[in-house]
Amino acid sequence: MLLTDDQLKEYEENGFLFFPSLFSVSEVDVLRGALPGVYQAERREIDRENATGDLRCAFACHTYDETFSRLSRHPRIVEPVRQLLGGDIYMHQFSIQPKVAFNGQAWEWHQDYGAWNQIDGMPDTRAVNTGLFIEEVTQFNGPLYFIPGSHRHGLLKNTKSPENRFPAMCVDHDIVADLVKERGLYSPQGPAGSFWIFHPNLVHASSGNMSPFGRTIVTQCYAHVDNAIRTPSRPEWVAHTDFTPIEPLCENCLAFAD
Ligand SMILES: O=C(O)CCC(=O)C(=O)O
Repeated sequence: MLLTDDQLKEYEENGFLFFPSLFSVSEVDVLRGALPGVYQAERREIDRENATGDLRCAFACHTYDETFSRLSRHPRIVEPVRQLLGGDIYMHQFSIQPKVAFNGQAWEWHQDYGAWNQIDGMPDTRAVNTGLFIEEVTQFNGPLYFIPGSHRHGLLKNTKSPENRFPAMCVDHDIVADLVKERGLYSPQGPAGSFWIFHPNLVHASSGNMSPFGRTIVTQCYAHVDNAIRTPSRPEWVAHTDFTPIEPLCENCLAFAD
């Protein structure tokens, strides 16, 4: 899958692209079928909510689970990312974010590049965050909020996240208010199989999940190999140091479990 000129322009203008139902129901079923194995594993890559013990992030599953390894190399993801970043890419961060029914916690306003630059030493913004919905995302179950065009403002004044477990660099609220006044808000929502890509300077957040419905998204953050991190200090499973270029698999690579 290659992006059209209009999509490239839209990405430049808004800082994100959204593709409803990019993956089929049967492909999503294969991914969903691999979740219990990941969730039951008592691994250091599994992070839980402090208050409830619910799973918050399952990092780096692509390094030990065959299904998610295939997803990380899926051409429908890898090709457009290579196109946007202009060449070979590696995986900077992989995580499954199952924002659980009733208890899934919000994420404060932040730019991913804040942590990637200030903590990991990523030299520039040749990187993207991508998200694949494994469950339907609605207005009720903790969707993300994007501020269109906010990536054009560069890295904004930020302070460390109060919870400080995964140091997201939170953007100050007066800045968020001004940006929203300018361009409004967009919330990517849609059926399982939908997919987004966004720029690492895009200001975004997400609300808590008080609904009875789970909201699982697989986020895969890729960077150009020349933009590899220079000062790795976080655990390897949070900010990867394997900078090997990713080779895309074939289009039906998720059909292996059929
Ligand atoms: O999963 C969410 O709700 C938020 C994730 C996020 O902000 C991120 O991946 O940077």
